[in-house]
Amino acid sequence: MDTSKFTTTRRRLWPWAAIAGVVSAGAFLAVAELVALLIARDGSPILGVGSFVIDIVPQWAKEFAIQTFGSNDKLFLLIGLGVGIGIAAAAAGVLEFVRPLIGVAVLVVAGVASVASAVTRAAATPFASLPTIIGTVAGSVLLYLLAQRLRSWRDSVAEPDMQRAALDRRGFIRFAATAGAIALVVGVGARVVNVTSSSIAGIRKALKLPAPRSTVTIPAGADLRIPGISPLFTANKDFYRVDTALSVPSIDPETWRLTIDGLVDKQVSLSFDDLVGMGLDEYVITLTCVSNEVGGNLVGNAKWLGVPIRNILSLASPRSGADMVLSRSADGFTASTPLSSLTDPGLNAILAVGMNGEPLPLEHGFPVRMVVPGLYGYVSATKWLTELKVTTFAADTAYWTPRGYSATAPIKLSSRVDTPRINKAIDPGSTRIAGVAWAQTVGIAAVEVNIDDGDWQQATLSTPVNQDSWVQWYLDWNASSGTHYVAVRATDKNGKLQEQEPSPIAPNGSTGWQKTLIRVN
Ligand SMILES: Nc1nc2c(c(=O)[nH]1)N[C@H]1C(S)=C(S)[C@@H](COP(=O)(O)O)O[C@H]1N2
Ligand SMILES: [Mo]
Repeated sequence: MDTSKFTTTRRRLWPWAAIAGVVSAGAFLAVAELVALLIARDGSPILGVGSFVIDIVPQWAKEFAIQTFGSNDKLFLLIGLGVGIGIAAAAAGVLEFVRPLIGVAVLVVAGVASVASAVTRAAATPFASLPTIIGTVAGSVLLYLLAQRLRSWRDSVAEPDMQRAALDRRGFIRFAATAGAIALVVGVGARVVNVTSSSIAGIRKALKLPAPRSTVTIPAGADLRIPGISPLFTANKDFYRVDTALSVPSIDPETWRLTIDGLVDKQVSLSFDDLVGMGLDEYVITLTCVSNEVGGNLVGNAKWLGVPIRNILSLASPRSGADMVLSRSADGFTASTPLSSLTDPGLNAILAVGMNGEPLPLEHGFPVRMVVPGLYGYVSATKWLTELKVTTFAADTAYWTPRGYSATAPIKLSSRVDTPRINKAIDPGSTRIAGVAWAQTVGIAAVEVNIDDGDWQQATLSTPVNQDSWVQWYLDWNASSGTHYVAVRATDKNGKLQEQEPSPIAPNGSTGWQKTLIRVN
């Protein structure tokens, strides 16, 4: 046999080998998704590996993802993962073509790795590894068969037996195309059915929360309705979302329980009805993420319906010596909140079940989450809550603490320009510069605006709803053509001026005054 010709043929078939690898990986994932749909809904290998990646990636990568993609960070993680899997699968295909069983070995190793990441998840069910195991078998068999056909095609070209080569070629392509098409339909179909048939969305829709015993009176002038400003209440669909949950936990309020344990005289377990039966009141609280850069949008205001956490903790009687509550979610996330913040009668730390007139949306923690005024979300706002462990900062560590963030983190007072936007030039003449400012638990006393390094001018504030809610502000200005610099800063009711010195979001929140541009035609 002419070996140089053999080598050329082999190389020419590499792209086909790569396709065989990708098709096999697709079959692996598709079969796994199908099995997940049938017997272990939490067993999707893609979501399992994705969640594992979320937990192990370094802090800078996570920050980059949140800053760059915001609430779409998970979509981009999945796309990145897909591209990575595609490249690895193509390589496995070429390996398998050149050396039988080596490519299969790569697939098996990937399968074992994703089984490992699935079974070590905090919330894994006993069968969570089955979809990946069965998927690995399916993908490996397919890769073995495809590579075998490809080698047969290669041999008939090298012989050369052109008639057989044409047949082998057609046979391989037909096999690969059919397998690929089936994998695509089955995989996407199973995932879509898995997501859309989650009965929790229906249960939530049908859930009727009792009317609140008390509501918050919204004073006239609290919502200035200036075009382009953040509305007083952020609509649920526009509310920022930040969490480590790649797939939103599905929790049925019928079976949900909250355990209060740790350093308590009496361990307590509450059902959803027990909680709601304690009586619901309305609270207006502005939530803020520690990852919010000055001028950023990881902040939102809502009307929450809930029960004070101090009433729930008192059922269990925390022991002296405890100084922290470690709250835990169904997916294993934890937050450390000072016990004193949760027992303070003057602070409305709540377990929320309602948000802006609806049960909590699934992504915002259905059926029960924490909301604590004045503390960043990562140390207080646990969604999909399942446990409150009374403990100490010395004994327990929350999710973000070993990842570069402080164990305690009060929200830093801040202010933001909403309008005019930097990317939209305005017409000259009378203009309203407007935005929001927040200093939860204290309240905003003043907002000042500076244009083109002139004097600081007092903005007009909206009527505050309470000290836990943001306020709106505006300043009327006669815009002249050209580009202008605008800066904003707030002062809270303790007389504290917003910190001028910029600092990054880690370890406990950004500082600095927002400076932005206004372009006037
Ligand atoms: N279970 C769970 N709860 C969580 C988180 C999380 O990752 N998992 N993230 C926290 C963070 S960092 C913030 S800022 C808030 C955001 O709440 P939202 O998504 O409803 O706006 O939720 C908090 N609660
Ligand atoms: Mo956050």
